[in-house]
Amino acid sequence: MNKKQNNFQKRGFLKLEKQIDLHVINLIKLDLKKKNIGTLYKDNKGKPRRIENIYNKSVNLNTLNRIITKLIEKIFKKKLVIFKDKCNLKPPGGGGFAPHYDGIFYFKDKKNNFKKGWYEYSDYFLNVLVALDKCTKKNGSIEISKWNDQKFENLYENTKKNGSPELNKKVAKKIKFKLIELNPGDILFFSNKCPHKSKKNLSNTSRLTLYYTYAEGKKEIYKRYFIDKKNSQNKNSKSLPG
Ligand SMILES: O=C(O)CCC(=O)C(=O)O
Repeated sequence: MNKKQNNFQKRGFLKLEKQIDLHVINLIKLDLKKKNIGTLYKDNKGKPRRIENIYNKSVNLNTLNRIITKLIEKIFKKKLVIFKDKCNLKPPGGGGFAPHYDGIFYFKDKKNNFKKGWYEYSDYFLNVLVALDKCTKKNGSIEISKWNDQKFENLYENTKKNGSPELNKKVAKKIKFKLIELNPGDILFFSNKCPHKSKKNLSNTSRLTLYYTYAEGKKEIYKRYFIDKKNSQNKNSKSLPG
């Protein structure tokens, strides 16, 4: 195992600096300003929160997806497919994220059957956070903790069990989070089993990051997740979150 793999194995996360050319980053930021790219979601105060369904919506975004897929193969020795994609916008004053895992929740499908969150689609997920802007303490960069490398059922016990992957207060209180500051072009790879959170953006500029999730499985899981999300019986924001 090389040093990077070893680091990831111990903690479940790995920061790599200067992975994406700044020219590509700037072109992607311009693409994301175009109205026809992806679906925009707002928070409950009406502020823009995230844009979903973007990874193949421009030449530059396609290039980025190819670069990331190759990086994953090189570093993690795994062939993964894209499962979810979003750009977290975090405008000035934009809210943070409460401590959570990703994908650890139950949802109701169209027949009212309970389904095991992301684990309906795969058993292995890798998040890839690409900084498009400088991510600092002030603008609410991500804070992360060592992974709980356990199975869905055990991790579920640590959550609020409310249809979201948020950690319950007792568990969250015991966790020591590490703030990860990033420059544009840096990447944070992390397991969905790493508890993570972030604070509000207290600066006066937006903080854009791409937050993609790759998984083991067939290409069709990307589309299947979107369809299931649309058809889910829980229509509130807690259904198939993020
Ligand atoms: O962008 C952030 O501040 C954290 C994002 C996050 O935790 C999420 O999207 O699940």
